[in-house]
Amino acid sequence: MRIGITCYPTLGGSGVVATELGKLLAERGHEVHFITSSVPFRLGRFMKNVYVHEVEVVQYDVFRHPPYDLALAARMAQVARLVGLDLLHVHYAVPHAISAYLAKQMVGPALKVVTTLHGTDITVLGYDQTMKCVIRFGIEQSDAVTAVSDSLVEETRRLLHVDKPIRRIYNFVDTRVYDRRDASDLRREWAPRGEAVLIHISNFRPVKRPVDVVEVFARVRRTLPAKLVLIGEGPQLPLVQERLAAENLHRDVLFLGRQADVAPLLSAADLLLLPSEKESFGLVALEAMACGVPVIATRTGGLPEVVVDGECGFLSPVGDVAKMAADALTLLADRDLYARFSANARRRAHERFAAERICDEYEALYREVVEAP
Ligand code: GMT
Repeated sequence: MRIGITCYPTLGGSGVVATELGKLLAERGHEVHFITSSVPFRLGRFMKNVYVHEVEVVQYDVFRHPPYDLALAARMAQVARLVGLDLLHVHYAVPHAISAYLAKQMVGPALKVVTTLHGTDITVLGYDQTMKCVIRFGIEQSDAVTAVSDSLVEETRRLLHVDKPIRRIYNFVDTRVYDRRDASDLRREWAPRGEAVLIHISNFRPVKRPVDVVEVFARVRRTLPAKLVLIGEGPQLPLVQERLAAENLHRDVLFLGRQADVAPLLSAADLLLLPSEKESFGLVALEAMACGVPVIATRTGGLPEVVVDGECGFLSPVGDVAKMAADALTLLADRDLYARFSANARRRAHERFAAERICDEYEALYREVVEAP
């Protein structure tokens, strides 16, 4: 098939999933055309069957806001005609599903549109009355719609009252990349005195509750020597730094900023902390599990579908930092229990969420859509 993929190409789970899916489809012999505002950051080296078409937004004095959505629609239509795309797979309803709808109007009904909902498009924008009807329209006009967890399927139905079938297709990890590997050098560097290593990776937006990471770490540190590794950047990072300084913990924290390749870093950690308020899936939890790192997270959104509570990690109510710290200590204090959780986490990620398996599900959906009259 000839498949167009549109996503947010910068850091973020939806862009990661879209790019990794495109790479897998290309490996399977499909022709994949990324139609994006810039080259997706996870694309990496040149790959056979992968093409990138950047969207140029025209600058003109009368435009108060450059019309990206229209430029994207025009580029989608142009690429579709040029290479004969069978379908456009857009990640994130707004504005991508709307731009794809416009492209289809320009090209004709043979161009099919698949929309994948990732979370914040529904769980945040879905509450906005003006956005609601645009999102609903984008969903209803798509030839097929997927969401990354059962929780997100339910939330979309509840918030938007759409009749359209929404198929749950989970996110995935490339187990060739995300697996336990020897990280003893890095571990020695991070924790030279054998301290426990906790890691948090996010965009430090309020929805991730990064201050709870500090609260959990502070409680763990009262009981045993530990280091905290923070990866990513975002609006609440300064607040996190302030809280760490106030607790006199900043010397035990490593700020690594944005990192494109976290797989080697995860293997050097003992636990991942993910105390989010909302999380439609929690890709980073899955990536950690694939590397054998148990997860201390909140019981929210799709996280319980990924992290089996009491097997691959522990889940707590949002904001319950005392329980999260106690759970972390339970795992860090008991070597056998830790080894069991680590093995469970890795097995679950590699068996249930393996890229090959999820790619089969997308491929089957594409065929249904393309073969439908
Ligand atoms: O988590 C974010 O803030 C980024 C956001 C995105 O658009 O990439 O992540 C969403 O999509 C990911 C990939 O499907 C999911 O793993 C995240 O759980 C989801 N984020 C939220 O629901 C808050």
